[in-house]
Amino acid sequence: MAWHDQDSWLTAAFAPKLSTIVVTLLLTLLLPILLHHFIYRRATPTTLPTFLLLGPSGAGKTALLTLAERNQVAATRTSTSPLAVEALLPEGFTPASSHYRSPGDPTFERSRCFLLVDTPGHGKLRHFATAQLADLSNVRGIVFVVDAAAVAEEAGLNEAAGYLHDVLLTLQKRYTGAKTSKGPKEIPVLVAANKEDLFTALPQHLARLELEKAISRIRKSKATGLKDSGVAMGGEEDAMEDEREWLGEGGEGPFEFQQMEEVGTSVTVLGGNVLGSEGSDVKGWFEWIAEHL
Ligand SMILES: Nc1nc2c(ncn2[C@@H]2O[C@H](COP(=O)(O)OP(=O)(O)OP(=O)(O)O)[C@@H](O)[C@H]2O)c(=O)[nH]1
Ligand SMILES: [Mg+2]
Repeated sequence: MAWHDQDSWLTAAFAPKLSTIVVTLLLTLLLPILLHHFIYRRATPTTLPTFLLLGPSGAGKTALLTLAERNQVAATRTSTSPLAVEALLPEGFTPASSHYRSPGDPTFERSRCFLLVDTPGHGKLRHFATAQLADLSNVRGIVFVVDAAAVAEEAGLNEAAGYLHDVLLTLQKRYTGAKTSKGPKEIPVLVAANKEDLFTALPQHLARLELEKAISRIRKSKATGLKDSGVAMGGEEDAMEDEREWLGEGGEGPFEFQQMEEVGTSVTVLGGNVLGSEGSDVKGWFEWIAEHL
């Protein structure tokens, strides 16, 4: 049967037959819908973007979590287990991924959803946070909450800085230990200096400085400790140099959060307060979350 025969498929395709019209109509209507679904499925991840709440005990992580979840503050007590809640970015904040979406788009609402994971800050319960840090595949950012009034004092400062040091070191190791040449996805860190409503709280730039100084001290004592043990065992220093057990390059001199950019971690310090007589001030933190959502 040649293509120009009366009952060939090509002739039928051009003939004014009902079946031809129906098939063409269905094809033109369904193809865009199917294509949309196919592309949309691939572009939209099934799991929500996650933000991890870390920080010493009493810093205000659970208070911030309840504020993000219910838009109001509630009484909290020391957490003993991790808690994940689904939160919605408040009105007025646009996720960075949705800058070109119109507010009427149903996906706009969905793009404002995120998962907030609270961890206990008590020293004996840190393994929960360590477990969260071990799998960062869905994590878009880490919010490290510190009590700005507590870091004004030696003990509080050392605790917060020690914990922050360990978190940053984990992120650095993840970056330097990556197998692919592209390196893993960058995970930004927000140091949320909470309780700025208190009279004794350090303002954000001072909190930043104090934390940097304290981390410098920790890094230095760690480096000397490593060197000492290396000498005691008669080991070579080169071997330790490779391990990169300290933050930033070299581990000499003062530590600055900016040094973390080299290992794919940007650190931002922002002040705010969840509670307070004049209401809460968490605008900067939500802006940061929106920027990374
Ligand atoms: N003044 C003031 N108090 C706050 C603020 N945020 C939290 N608090 C108080 O700080 C205390 C500790 O807050 P939590 O949210 O329970 O602390 P946490 O970080 O979850 O502590 P852990 O669960 O032990 O890790 C609570 O009594 C809060 O009321 C704030 O912005 N200002
Ligand atoms: Mg808590």
